[in-house]
Amino acid sequence: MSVNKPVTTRNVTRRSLFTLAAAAGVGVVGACSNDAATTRTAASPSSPVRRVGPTDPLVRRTEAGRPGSGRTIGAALNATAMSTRIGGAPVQTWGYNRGLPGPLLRSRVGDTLAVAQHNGLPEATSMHFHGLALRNDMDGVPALTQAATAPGAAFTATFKTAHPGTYWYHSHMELQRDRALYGPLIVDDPHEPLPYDAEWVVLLDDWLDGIDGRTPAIQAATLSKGMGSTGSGRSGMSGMSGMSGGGSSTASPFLGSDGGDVNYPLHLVNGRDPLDPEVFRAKAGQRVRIRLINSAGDTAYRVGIPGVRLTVTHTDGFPVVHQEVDALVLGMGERFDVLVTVPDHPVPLTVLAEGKTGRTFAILDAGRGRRPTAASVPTRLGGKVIGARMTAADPSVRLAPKEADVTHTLAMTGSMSRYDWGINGRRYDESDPFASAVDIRAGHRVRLDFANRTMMWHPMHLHGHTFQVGATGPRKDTVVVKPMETVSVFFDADNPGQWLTHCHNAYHAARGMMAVVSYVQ
Ligand SMILES: [Cu+2]
Repeated sequence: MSVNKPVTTRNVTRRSLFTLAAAAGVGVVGACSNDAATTRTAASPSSPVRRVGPTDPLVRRTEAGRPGSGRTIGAALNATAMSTRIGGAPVQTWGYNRGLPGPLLRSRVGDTLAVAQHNGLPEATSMHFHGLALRNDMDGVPALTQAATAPGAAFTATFKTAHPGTYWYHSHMELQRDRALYGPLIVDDPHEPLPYDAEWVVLLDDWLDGIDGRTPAIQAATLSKGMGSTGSGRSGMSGMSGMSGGGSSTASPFLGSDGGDVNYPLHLVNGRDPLDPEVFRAKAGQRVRIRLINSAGDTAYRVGIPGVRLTVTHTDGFPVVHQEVDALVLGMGERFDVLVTVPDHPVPLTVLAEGKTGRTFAILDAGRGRRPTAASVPTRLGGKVIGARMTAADPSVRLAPKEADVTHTLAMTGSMSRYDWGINGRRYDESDPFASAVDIRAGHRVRLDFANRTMMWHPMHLHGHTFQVGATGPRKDTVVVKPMETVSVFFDADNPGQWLTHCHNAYHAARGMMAVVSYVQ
């Protein structure tokens, strides 16, 4: 069932339409039906606007206009409860295909991905493909772009992959994301310009699920009481020789005075903890492309390899002017691609929780010499350290100079004491998603001012687009905004639909630091 006519009766809520659709046993995409809802907006109080919904013909036309290879790549993601081994002990969690992380999804530019999800979880779930400019009805945002997938139900997301790069996928039920419901997604460039011999995909994650009775839901409940009441969001955990957290946040030049809200007992590289680190084998002298993905819930990471320079080539999938650095910092949702030359002895890919005290590592091993151990991994990474905002877009992907047609301010609001994270003073409510929407029109150059009015940093993510940070900064889909700072980003509105923008801290997003960037006609 698809209701194509504009819904003009305001008391017909999205939720009631879902209920009707569910009762009729219809497909989940069809259930998203008031996408053409006629509403009044603050910007135009007198004239109703028509929202370009996820099933709008404009969305289908945009998808049809994307270059296609004619090739379709199928994949299956079965979301289930599963057991894995973390910190030397079995841990119960939820994941895809019983893996941590989920399987690598991979296509070439122009290919269609057909990702079949089966929901074997006891609650509804969704799949979001982070960073991709994909068709709106496959974006996986419950109650906005499609209905959530109910327990026992299935949904296949089918979409073209338009841009090469390092992306990832995850449940858009934010607390599920802080379990194992995430994995890497790479779109290859058939004309790859970078020379390299090997590739290492590295997902970084902070982990608490199933350890000492913790779950993301319990953590969220503790946080929602407000830090002032309990302070227990950062309670220490027994850990491994300084690898765990156990202390409070510390200041970071990249994040401000407060690294995060949650003290995680462990940090993982590709699902492996410091007792059992991943070993990536390569030959001395080879060039390795490392694709770093921060899939954490509440932790930024500083990453480096002592004695090895990193050549930064991409952030969030898009190329940047190359730079040699010693380490880099990436917030939740951000990615970096770097090239390294393999040294002739094993070295630790060192991962430090930025603004926190935890750390972890993996090993780049050319085969000769002693491997690093948890005890020998450095606790500091210095030298030249950058965040993505200290890069510049490669000229090939820089936005053409143009005045913005429209500017919207998205103020991040809320506090640790009330844990009332929102945008423009409002916590997102998926039963009324357009209450705080900002309206844009296809063809416009849009400027968004992410204005942080809080004392926490927030990695702000926009779905369906890769914006440019400032006039010459990198193309990105997730940008770190420090306390009380405003970051302006620009994009061309070329992907019609209803797109979420939100903080990529799982606990901030779950509490409501989200809003809709809404294409209207
Ligand atoms: Cu946040």
